[in-house]
Amino acid sequence: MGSGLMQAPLIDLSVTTPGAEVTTGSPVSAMPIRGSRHRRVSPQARPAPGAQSYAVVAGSPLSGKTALVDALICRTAQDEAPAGDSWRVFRHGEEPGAQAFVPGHRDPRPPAAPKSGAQRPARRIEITHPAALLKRVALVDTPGSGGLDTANAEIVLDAAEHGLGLLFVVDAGAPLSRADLDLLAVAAERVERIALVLTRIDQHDHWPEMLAANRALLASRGPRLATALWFPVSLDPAGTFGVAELRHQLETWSDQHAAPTARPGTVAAVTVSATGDTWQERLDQEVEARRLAALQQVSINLATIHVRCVQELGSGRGCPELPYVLDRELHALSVRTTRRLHADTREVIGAVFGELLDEAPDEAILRRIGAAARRAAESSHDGRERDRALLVTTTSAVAVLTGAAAVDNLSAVGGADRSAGAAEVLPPLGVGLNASCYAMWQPKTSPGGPPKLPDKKDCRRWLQHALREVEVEAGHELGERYAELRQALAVIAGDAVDHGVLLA
Ligand SMILES: Nc1nc2c(ncn2[C@@H]2O[C@H](COP(=O)(O)OP(=O)(O)O)[C@@H](O)[C@H]2O)c(=O)[nH]1
Ligand SMILES: [Mg+2]
Repeated sequence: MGSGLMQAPLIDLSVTTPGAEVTTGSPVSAMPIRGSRHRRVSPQARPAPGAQSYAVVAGSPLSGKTALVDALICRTAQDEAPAGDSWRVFRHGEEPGAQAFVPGHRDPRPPAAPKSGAQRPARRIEITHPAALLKRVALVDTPGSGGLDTANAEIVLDAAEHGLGLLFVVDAGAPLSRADLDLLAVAAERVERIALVLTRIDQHDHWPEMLAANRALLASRGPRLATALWFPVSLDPAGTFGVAELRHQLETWSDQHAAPTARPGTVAAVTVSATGDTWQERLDQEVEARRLAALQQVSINLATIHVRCVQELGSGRGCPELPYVLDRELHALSVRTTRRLHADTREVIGAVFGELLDEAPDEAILRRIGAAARRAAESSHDGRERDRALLVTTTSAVAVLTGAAAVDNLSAVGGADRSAGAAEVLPPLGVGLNASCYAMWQPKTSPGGPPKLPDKKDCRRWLQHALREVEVEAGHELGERYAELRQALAVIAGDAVDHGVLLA
């Protein structure tokens, strides 16, 4: 990567960086540096149903994410505790306030005052603030802990994909790291809008060269990143520069999101000439194959999580850190498995109804079937609570907490997932650690002696057992969901065949 920096062409200051003189003492006009207006995602394809009006602010630790959010909404340094492992979601509200959403609870609570000893961190803290920008775009500040490790990167990408876009924050003091580039390369495939924010231009005279070097590094990862927008900013608490341009960019994102999409005309009758019940066999096969593949994927993921956690026990901060690492991993597993459930649902609907209907179903028809399937699933769950959060306990058993709010407390972004979920047939899978797991692996104070560290062997045994329990319970949850899907689609397909027309 270092050689990439050396070979990067120097930026043409006269053309692209009107703020370049800053470094020699002139006033900054930190204009966004625009690439082409090239967009990969076609306008018809977006916004995705359930896409939320929030932007995710991500980047390496200490790159300036939190300072950026504060500057965007003109929020002065707050006296609240550092967010640590919690996501922070800034929404508009006339009255400033904050609520913490903690796995293992149903109701939000006031953010805990910092206490000594390990505590279950809130999954997210929702902060209300009167800034006008937040009326149009909520801002999501990502946690400091874990940096851009695999689990965090996955959660960041998932959140950005389902929101308006990603603001990726880069410190002008160092070139983009491999972890940054890897994340951005995936984001270029999945996230509709990406803007790069170069911070600390007040501290680094060479920021234009660093910007050029970073652009060259990005160019090596494909055309979309090569032409991404860059916003050089200074977030010096004594006076910020460049933030207004970024604010404007976020408003543009919000306008694009709000732009009306072409509405389908009248709903035409969708006819079915298929008879008999061969479709049932097809439905069973499609669902069963995906259920087995999903179970296998969860088992493989859990094996990988096991390896990562054991490595962390050996090389990192040992037992006291394990709950934090494991919780992040289980969060990422939940996100990945949930998206898979939704993708499988779409594929099964496409396969079964593609065969059944006289014409291949278009996007609007698939959505109608999805909405009907959701209604069918909701009305036929036999009193069993559909929304269920899985919580690993100190005995390494897995407890179940029911209710949509309990599952929402496991989500990084909250409301977003709720309403994205509203468009989905099946409820999300949520797995996390209970509060007591955090205290369990901390050093124990012993009277008169130094604090005693827990035995790593015990810790490993607990981990292994907990992951096995998660595998069983997650498998059970998946089994229920795929069965629910099969049953709901059978009702709709059966009706369609009986009546010769899609009733959904
Ligand atoms: N002077 C200056 N300080 C900055 C800038 N960006 C961030 N900082 C400071 O760098 C520190 C770390 O920033 P923070 O936003 O907490 O980083 P995070 O870990 O990415 O959230 C804070 O003390 C910020 O005030 C900048 O552009 N200029
Ligand atoms: Mg921060």
